[in-house]
Amino acid sequence: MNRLLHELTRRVLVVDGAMGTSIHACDCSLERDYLGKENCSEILLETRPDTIQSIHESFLDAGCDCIETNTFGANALVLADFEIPERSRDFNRIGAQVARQACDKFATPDRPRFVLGSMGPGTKLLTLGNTTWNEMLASYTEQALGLIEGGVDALQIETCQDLLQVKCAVNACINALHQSGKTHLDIPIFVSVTIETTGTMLLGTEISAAAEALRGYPIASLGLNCATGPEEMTDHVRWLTEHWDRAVSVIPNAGLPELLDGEPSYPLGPEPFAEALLRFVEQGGVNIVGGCCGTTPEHIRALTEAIDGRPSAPITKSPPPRGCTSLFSGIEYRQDTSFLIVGERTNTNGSRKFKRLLNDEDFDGLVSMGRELIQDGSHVLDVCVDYVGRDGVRDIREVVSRFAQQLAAPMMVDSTQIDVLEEGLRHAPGKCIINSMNLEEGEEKLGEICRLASAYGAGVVAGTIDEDPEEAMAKTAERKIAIAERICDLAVNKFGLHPSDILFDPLVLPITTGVDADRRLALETIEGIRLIAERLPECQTMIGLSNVSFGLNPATRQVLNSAFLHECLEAGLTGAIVHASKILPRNKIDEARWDAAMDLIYDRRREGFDPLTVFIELFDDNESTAGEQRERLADLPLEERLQRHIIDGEMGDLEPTINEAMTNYKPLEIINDHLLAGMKVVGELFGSGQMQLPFVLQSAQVMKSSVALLEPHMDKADTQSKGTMVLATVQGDVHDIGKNLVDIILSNNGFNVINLGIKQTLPNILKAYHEHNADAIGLSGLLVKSVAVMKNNLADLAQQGIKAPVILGGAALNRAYAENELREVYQSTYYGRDAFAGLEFMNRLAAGELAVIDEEVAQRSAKRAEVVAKIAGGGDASSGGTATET
Ligand code: THG
Repeated sequence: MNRLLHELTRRVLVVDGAMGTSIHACDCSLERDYLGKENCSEILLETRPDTIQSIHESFLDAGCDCIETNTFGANALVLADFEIPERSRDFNRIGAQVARQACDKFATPDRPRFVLGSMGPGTKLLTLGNTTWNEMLASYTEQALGLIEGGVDALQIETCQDLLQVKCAVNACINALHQSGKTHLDIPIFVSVTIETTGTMLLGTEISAAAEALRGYPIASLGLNCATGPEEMTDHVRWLTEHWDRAVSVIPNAGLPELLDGEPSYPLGPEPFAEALLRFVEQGGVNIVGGCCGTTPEHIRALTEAIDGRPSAPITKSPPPRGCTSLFSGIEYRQDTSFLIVGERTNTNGSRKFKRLLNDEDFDGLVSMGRELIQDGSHVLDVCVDYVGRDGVRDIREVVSRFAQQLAAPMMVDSTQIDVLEEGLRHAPGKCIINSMNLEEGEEKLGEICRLASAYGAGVVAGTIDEDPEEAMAKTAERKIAIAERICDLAVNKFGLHPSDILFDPLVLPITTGVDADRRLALETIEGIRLIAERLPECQTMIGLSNVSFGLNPATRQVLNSAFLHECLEAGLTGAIVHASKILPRNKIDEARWDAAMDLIYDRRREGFDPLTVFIELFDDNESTAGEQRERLADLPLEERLQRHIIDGEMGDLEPTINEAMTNYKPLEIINDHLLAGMKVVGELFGSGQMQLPFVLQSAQVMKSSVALLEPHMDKADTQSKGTMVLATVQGDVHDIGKNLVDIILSNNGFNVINLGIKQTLPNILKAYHEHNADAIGLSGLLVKSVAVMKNNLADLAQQGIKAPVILGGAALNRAYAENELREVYQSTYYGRDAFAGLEFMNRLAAGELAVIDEEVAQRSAKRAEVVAKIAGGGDASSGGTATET
C-alpha cells in the first residue's frame, strides 16, 4: 500500500501553507527570474529552484507532513496564456523533484514526508464552454504525467470551481496513472473543491451535489480549500465528515482577506487559525488539514503543534442514498412518498413539438420545454435528440450544454448511439443517468456503456433485453428477472458499477393492440418489478410509462397510464419516465374507469368480456384530458410577464410578449420600467446567493434579445448607447470571469463595453479610453496583489490629471479600502461589489447623478472614519468593528 494512504489511516496529516504568499515575499525579479512572464511562478522552478526548495523546507521545518508542488498553474491551458504551453511536462516533473529533494532532507523512517502534486483549476470554465473536454483532458493528463515522473506521492486536484473540470481532471489522473503502469492505489488522487462565501462552488454547486457527482470515482479524499477561512467552512466540513465515506481534507485561507494600511492581509494569525482547525479535528472525521492563501510557516508550526500527530476522531459516517445531480444540486433515486419523476417530453421520440423545435434548431424553445417539465414536477429530464439524418453528436452537445447551465434538474442522457451518449456526458457537469444499456448486442457493448458510466460518473438504466434471436426483449417476469440478475452481476463484478447506480427497466410495451400475445405484457412487467425489487434490492427500477397506452386517445391514455403507474409503484417501482402533469391520483379517477383499467392491466378476459373494448368505451372520442392546472406564464398580466421573462431567463414567447407590450407602452418604458425591474430582481437574487451564475447569464441574454426586439421601434435618440466603459483585468492578472460578467450585464443593458481582456497595462487602458471617448473605466482583478496594481494605476491616473470615473471590482478588494484609501490616491474611484453594482453605477452616471454618488461615498467614508476614531479612542468597539461591506 502507498505509504501516504497508510499514514492517513493512523493520524491526521498536516499539509503546508501558501506557496504564492511565500513567493511574493522573496526577491524575484521580473526579467531575470520570471523571464518577463509576470506571475508565471512555475518558471521559478527553472530559474530559482533553490528558492522554491527553501520555501518547501520552511514548511517542512515547521513540521508539516505533506508539501504541495509549485505546479498549481502548470498545465498547458494556463501556460498558453504565457505562450509556453509546451513546458507543462517539464515544470511538473521538476516541481515534483524539487519538492522531493526538500522532503528527503527531513524524512526519517518513522516520520515520512510526502509530496502532493498540485493541479489547480486553470482559468477556463469547462461548463461554460471556455474550453473543450478533450483539450482539458489532454492538458491535465500531461500535467499528471509530469508529476508522476517527478515522483509525487499523491495527485492533488485542488481549488476546484467547476464540477465538470473535476471530472475531467480525475479522468486525466487515471489516464496518466494507467500510462505510467500505476493505479490510484500506488499514487492516490485527492480532490479539494472551493466553496465561495455564497455557500456553493463558483458555478453554484452545493457540497452535497459535488460529493454525489464524485463518489463513483476512485478518489482517496475529498475536501475544501481556499476562498474562505475555517469559520465559513464549518457547515460544509460538517456535511463532509458526516457523509463522505473516505478521507476529508480542510485547507482554508487565513481568514477572508482584508486590506490594512494599503496592504492586502489575511486576518487570522497562526494561533486562531490552528485552533479553528483543531476544533474540526476534535469534532471528528477530518483527516487532512493545512493552509491555503495567507498561511505562513508560523501558521503551519502552530497547526502541527496543535494537531500533534493525533488520530482522526472516529465519527459515524452515513453516506446519503445514491442519486443523480445537476450542476447545482442532487436528487435521490428513491423518493420517500413519491417516485423519481423523469420528464418524458424532452425527447424527439416522445414529443412532436420537441422534434420540430430541434429540427428548427430553436434551442431556446427546447430549453423552455425542459423548464416546463420541471415546473410540472419532473425531477430529472430524459434528453433524447436521436433524429435520422441529423448530426446527433452536435445536437446533444448543443442541447445538454444549454440544459446543464439553464435548468436545475439532472439529466437522463438518452440515445441508442454510444458517441452521442458520450458527447452528452462530456457536457453535463452533474451526475447523469445513461438511458440505456442491455445485452441485445452482447456483453462487450454492455461493458462499453458501463465504461461511460464510470468515466463520466453516471447511473445507468439497464433494459431487460438479451441476445436471444427469438425474443430479445424479455416479455415474461421470469426472463426479466433472469436478465436483470445477469446484467447486475456483469455490471457490478466485471465492470465495477455500484448496484444502486443501476436502474432496471423491465420494459413497458403497449397492451392496446388487441393481439393475444400482448395481453399479459403489463402484468408481467408489474411482476417483473416485484421480483427485481425483491432479489436486487440495492438496484433501482425505471420504466417508460406511456408506452403502455400507445394508440389510444389522450383521455383514455391518461387513465390507463395513471392506473398502471399505481400498480407498478405498489409492486416496488422506484422511478418512471412520465408526463408528470398528466398523471392522475387514484381518487381523481372515476371508479368504473379505474376498475376497467385494472381488468385491462391484469388481463381479466372472460367469455364475452374484452377488458380492452370495455375500457375504451368508457371514454368519449374527443374527451379532453384532466389536470394541468399549473399557472402558465401566459396567464399572468403583461407587466408581470415582462419581468418574469427576465427573472426566469425565459426566451419562449418573448417576441409576442414584447409585441403585446408595445401596444401599451413606448419601447423605452418597456425597458426602463419593466425589463430593468426584472434585472434588478436578478441582481438582488444573485447578490444574496439565491441565484446561481449560469442563470444570471441566461437572464442577461433575454434582456439582450428584448432590447434587440425593441430597438427597431425606438426613436433614434433612444437607441444610442447609454454610455461606454473600457473594461480590463489589470496587469499581472489573468482572471477574467468576473470582468466578463460585467461585460455581459452592461452590454445587454444598453451600454457599449470595450473589453480589453486580461493583463492590461495602464497605457493600453488609457489609449482605449481616449479612442472610444469612454465615460468610465472598469478595472478588475482576482489576485490579492492586483489591488496593489490598481493602486499604482490610480496614482498614475492622478499624476496625469485624468478625471475619468474608475470603478474597481474583484475578490481581493472591499468597499472600505476602495472608498477610503484608494479615493485618497485618485478622487474618482468607485467600488463595484458585483456586475449589478456596475450596472447601477453606469445607469446613474448616464442619468447625470455622479455628484449624488460622490456625496453617498463621502458619507459612508465619514462614518467609517468615525468608527475607526471611536475604536482608537477606546470607545464602544462593539458598535463598530472594522467597517465591512454592507
Ligand atoms: N424505457 C426507457 N426509456 C424510454 C422508454 C422506455 N424512453 C422513451 C420512452 N420509452 C418513454 N418516453 C415516452 C415519451 C412519450 C411518449 C411515450 C413514451 C408518448 N408521446 C405521445 C405520443 O407519441 O403519442 C405524445 C406525442 C406528442 O406530444 O407529440 O406517448 O420504455 N428506458
